[in-house]
Amino acid sequence: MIKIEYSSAVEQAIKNDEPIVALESTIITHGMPWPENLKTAKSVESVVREYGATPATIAVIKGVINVGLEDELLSELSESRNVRKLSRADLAHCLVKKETGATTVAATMIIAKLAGIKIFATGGIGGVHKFAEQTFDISADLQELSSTSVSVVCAGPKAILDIPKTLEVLETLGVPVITFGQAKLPAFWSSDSPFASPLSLDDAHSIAKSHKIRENLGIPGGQLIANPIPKEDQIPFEIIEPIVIEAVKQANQSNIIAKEVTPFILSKINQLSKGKSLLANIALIKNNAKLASKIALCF
Ligand code: PSU
Ligand code: MN
Repeated sequence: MIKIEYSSAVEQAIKNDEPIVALESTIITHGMPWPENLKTAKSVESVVREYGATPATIAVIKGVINVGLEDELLSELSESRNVRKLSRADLAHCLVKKETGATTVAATMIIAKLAGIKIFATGGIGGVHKFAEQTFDISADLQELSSTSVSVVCAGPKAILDIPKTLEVLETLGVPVITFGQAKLPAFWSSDSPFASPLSLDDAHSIAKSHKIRENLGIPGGQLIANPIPKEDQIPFEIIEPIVIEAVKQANQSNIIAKEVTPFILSKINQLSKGKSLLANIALIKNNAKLASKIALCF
């Protein structure tokens, strides 16, 4: 058996069969600068509590899977440098080496599933990168969504990705992409995009129900829920798109590859947008934590 260390709050929630929302940790270590990362991680957890669920931030600490991080561990992780970014391929290796690692969407799904948690809130998922026809850069998050039955609330594919190609791959893999409350797919910093959402649902109850029906049908894999950033916090698609193109160009010129691509581009976009992208990122994660909690209450 794999050892899992639970926070006292998560342990209690499991015992009492209360709603739990999983949260990832790569967003803390690789997705945001310090100290905004810690502040955001804490306020996302508060949002989950406010809406009646228990937050379970997931990470590997010195070779042990942690589901729910006590405050001290969360602070330590936020300040650590050289923490590994763990996807499906890296998880067992990190446990063997007794290292500390932050879990991506893929690894967080695997651990959430192990812990019996059905719903997970994040900011952005990995997807098919621009120029993937040359680089083959397709995130393992997509494959995970097709095999691990956890519903993931995100703010839609980021404009750093090739959005149509990401949708095509998700369709091939049989992953339902369900936009919450509108017909157009949101694109992370932007509440709207030029792309139609494959599916949409208007309430948390239906999203939980559809998750359960898929389980009963014996369909493996999760649902990707795209939750539009609130209009007052968004950066319109036409404004963020040129900034993204510049950031992607700089990543190519600097020969950034593999795991480094997403963190590099995110921090470049933050610089180029003079911090505006980070503010939007914080707002959208909180908004996703709210929807995920509402869904968790329907299970
Ligand atoms: N998108 C963000 N912030 C993030 C990530 C994506 O806006 O922090 C992280 C997530 O953990 C996601 C991972 O699972 O990046 C995807 O990385 P890659 O593209 O290397 O698979
Ligand atoms: Mn990649």
